[in-house]
Amino acid sequence: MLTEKFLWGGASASYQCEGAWDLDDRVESMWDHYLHEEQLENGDVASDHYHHFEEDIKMMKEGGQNAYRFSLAWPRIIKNKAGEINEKGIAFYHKVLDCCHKYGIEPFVTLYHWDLPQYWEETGGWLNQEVCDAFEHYAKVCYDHFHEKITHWVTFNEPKWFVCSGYLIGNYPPCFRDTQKTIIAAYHVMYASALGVRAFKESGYPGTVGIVHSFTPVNGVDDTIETRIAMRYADNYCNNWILDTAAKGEIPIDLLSELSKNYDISFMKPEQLAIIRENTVDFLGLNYYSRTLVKPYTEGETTFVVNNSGKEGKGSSKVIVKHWFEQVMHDPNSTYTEWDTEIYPKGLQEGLKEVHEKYGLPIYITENGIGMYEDVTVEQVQDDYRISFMEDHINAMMNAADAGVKMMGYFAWSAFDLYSWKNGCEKRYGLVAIDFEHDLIRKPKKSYGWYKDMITGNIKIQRKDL
Ligand code: BGP
Repeated sequence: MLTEKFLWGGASASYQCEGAWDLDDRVESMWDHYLHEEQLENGDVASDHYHHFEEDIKMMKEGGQNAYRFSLAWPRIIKNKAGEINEKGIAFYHKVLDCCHKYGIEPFVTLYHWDLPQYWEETGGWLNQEVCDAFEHYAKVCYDHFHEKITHWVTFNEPKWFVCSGYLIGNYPPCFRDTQKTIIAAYHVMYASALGVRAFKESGYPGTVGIVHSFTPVNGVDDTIETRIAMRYADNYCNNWILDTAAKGEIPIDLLSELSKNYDISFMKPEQLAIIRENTVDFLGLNYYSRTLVKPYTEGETTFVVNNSGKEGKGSSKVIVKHWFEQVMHDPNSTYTEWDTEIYPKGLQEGLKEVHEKYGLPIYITENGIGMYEDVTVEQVQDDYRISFMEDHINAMMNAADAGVKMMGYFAWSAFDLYSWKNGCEKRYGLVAIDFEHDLIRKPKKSYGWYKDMITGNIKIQRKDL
């Protein structure tokens, strides 16, 4: 059973939707800098939520939703390394929050969804420990200014995804391919998250604070010892360093032991580890798109090939972590999107139960959705595939809730079409279509109406065992 106060909403992220990248004294973020330098498709305008937020939030209300997950942009709020506040940025988010409350929409707010101010990136970004203190300052500024309007706080969105993409795989800024740097950045982010949690607890403001993780539960190809060892390595790589650290205050010791054989971990100081241990989160947000299916490592160098190009790249993804595991990308019994994402709702059901057993914390699904190419010039996008995707995943979540998992909310990714990082605007996830070519016109897709009917009880989820 879902709780009575269950949150049903949609999600977005500042860089992916706001646009207005240099308006009202917002400073450059690392993504602005990188995408401009590389002349890649960027979020300069994106969904122009900066000017359309009222229309977007009103549509959520009219779509039966009661919550909106979005992020605050650090470069809009803090002007420089000295930590000076940009009052215009504060004023903008007050308007957004007032609008949420006007329409009865609960704001569910992430402090960091990847848009680090470029002035900090220039000092080394997440490789520089000072950035952790700067994050703490930024978090305090947000708590102090917005505590009367926000009670659901999230420190970081998806440490695994942005740290591994930025420092190990190299397809996100700052584009390193360096394991030592990955370990340093990962540690600093988890430490910064604990500082953010501590600042919130010390403030005494009402509400709860959590972290959002890109959750890929790990399955093995069989039940042999070799596969189970590979699964443990994969789970440490994909999930445990975020979830164990944030929820239990412990970085998995077998992971540290393994890393210490080849890398320096002496920068992890006892007083910082104590802060991590003492400042665990109140809840977990899980973003679920797919599982990770693994087999034991056989041969070859560590390899990461990410399909950011949709059609042309289908089937090109590859993950091998030397001596640890290999990811199986093609299960003949499964279906995959154009971007090689396996559609696997059972992973959500089983994964939720595992997370519940391990941590016992309340859980929100903070993102779930399917990215597709869509023609949005039609009167209404007939996205039956999205409806069936959501129905299957909501069913999976309800099965987990029936099995005792404390489910608190579900957010569709995304509330409306957005800029999808390296995939550009063509990869669409929204419940509401945005025609980026024609005045950013908004039109609800078929899934928007379905979601409303599901929330209001006009449509019942077809329950099935997975
Ligand atoms: C998550 C991020 C989002 C979003 C989503 C879809 O990793 O939190 O910001 O973009 O995934 O991923 P993508 O846009 O790369 O398809």
